[in-house]
Amino acid sequence: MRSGKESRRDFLKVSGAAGVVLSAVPCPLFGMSVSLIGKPARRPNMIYLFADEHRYQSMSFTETPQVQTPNMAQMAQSGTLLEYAVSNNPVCVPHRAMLLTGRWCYSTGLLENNGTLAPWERTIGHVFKDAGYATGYTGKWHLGNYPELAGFDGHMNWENTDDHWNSNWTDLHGTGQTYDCLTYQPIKMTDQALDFIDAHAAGSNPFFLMVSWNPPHAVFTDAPDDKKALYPDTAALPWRANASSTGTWWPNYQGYHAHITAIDEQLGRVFAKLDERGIADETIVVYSSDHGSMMKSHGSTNKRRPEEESCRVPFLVKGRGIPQGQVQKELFGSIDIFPTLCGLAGIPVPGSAQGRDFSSYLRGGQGPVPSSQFLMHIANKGIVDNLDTYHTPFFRGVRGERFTYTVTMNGPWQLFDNDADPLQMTNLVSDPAHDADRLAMQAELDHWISLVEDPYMHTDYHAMPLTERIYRQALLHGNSVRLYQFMSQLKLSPTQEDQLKPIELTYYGTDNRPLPGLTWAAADAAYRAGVKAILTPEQVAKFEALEILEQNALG
Ligand SMILES: [Ca+2]
Repeated sequence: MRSGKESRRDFLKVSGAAGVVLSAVPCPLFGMSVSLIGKPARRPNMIYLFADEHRYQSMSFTETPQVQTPNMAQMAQSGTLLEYAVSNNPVCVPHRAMLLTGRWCYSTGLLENNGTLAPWERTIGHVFKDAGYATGYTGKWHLGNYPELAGFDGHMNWENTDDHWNSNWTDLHGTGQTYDCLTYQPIKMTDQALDFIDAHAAGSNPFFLMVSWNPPHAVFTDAPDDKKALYPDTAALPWRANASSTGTWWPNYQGYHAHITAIDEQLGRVFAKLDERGIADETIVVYSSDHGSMMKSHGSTNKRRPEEESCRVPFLVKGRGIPQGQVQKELFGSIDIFPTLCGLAGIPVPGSAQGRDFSSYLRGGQGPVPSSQFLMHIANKGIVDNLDTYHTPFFRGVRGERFTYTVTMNGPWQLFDNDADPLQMTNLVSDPAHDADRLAMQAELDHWISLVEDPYMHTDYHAMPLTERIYRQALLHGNSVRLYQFMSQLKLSPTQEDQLKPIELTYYGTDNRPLPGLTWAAADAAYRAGVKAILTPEQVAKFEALEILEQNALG
């Protein structure tokens, strides 16, 4: 499948079109195009559209030719596809926090589907706004309590988005009012996106717009009837070859793909608007998703897993300066999106960003060559005892160029040869013939765990008393997380949670400000040296009072 670096960047065969057409002259300085008289051109408009749970495999031009995604196919033909885009922590909140902040979820504290993006986080909205962009966001937020502080001038904040026919949105910076949406929600979200484009198409500044659609996330079966009619049965839409235990799941599988076609239709409306306003050549459009969906592959109906259906997502880029029909095969992750969007806009990448800028590839040049991408999942209860809250294990892993390798707290879990076995049907983890491959991938994983400062994989972490673990977690994450957010990830009774929630641990640093640059290693060294002054005496006392939890939190 992948036979060397020279072949990593291919070009789709596009009938009736030249293989490569650059619509702007690339410039080595931040990729800005340059006008003929030498003045820097205005930065491109940027539209980042993303679905929820749309896997890479379910597009017409990838691995499901039966699903109708003509606008996504057109994006691939007239733009660039990052073929190996990986959701590093394939579930909503962790991915969205990485997307918005460019930092690993250990750093933001948003490890699971709960918690709040801290109000002082500097988001991609702030970065674009400070670079002179008009900024807008519409759709699902799912990052807690402070969307109005996330750097978007216009923000239509949607709630209850899983019911695609009965949800609501709040115009945070306009009327401040909340409105019901009783029609198919992606249409209304897209209406808002088109309104934003209309309002800013002729503006004096470029615009940055994020559109967060909920489908094809569940509810699957409430997809529009006309889209479901496209897939009446398994003859029209076969199960994926590694699907099993499909049972009564068909209506969900049908609805999932019907939602994808419906989202594709909305994508087409965005392109039509750019054409209508005459700004398609001044704009870069990205389509992606927060994670994929198993849809009964390997019998699972979840995401939160390391297999390809869960972790690989669409990543299509089209517009100013983007080569046509290019397929870029380097491994790209959630953590890389933030710096890459900055790079595409010609905005210097903030030093806080922990991923890599792939924008050079998206202008037809060379770029980073990662040997793997990090994968992880921390279930709500998994932090304590590896319980299987979501029927998905608490794991770490790597998606390498050839192998996918994962470990749980019980040891090595999976080794798949994705070249020989793209459907991941044969687990080689105990095969002596692949011992060297397993060890090489373990080394790769060790590198990532060190790089991202994963405290839960730290030596003897799980042998520590609970209070010490909590203390260490707070040392590491206190810059953005309240104590009870950690508590919500432990296995606590409702009574215990009630006891904990009033405790305002606040944040370390007594002024409620983050302490940038405090790494796990530094926190660990400080702890071992007996330094507790990072916390206030009151905070330390509150930790010590938590001893009451020790006896039963592991029960
Ligand atoms: Ca999601």
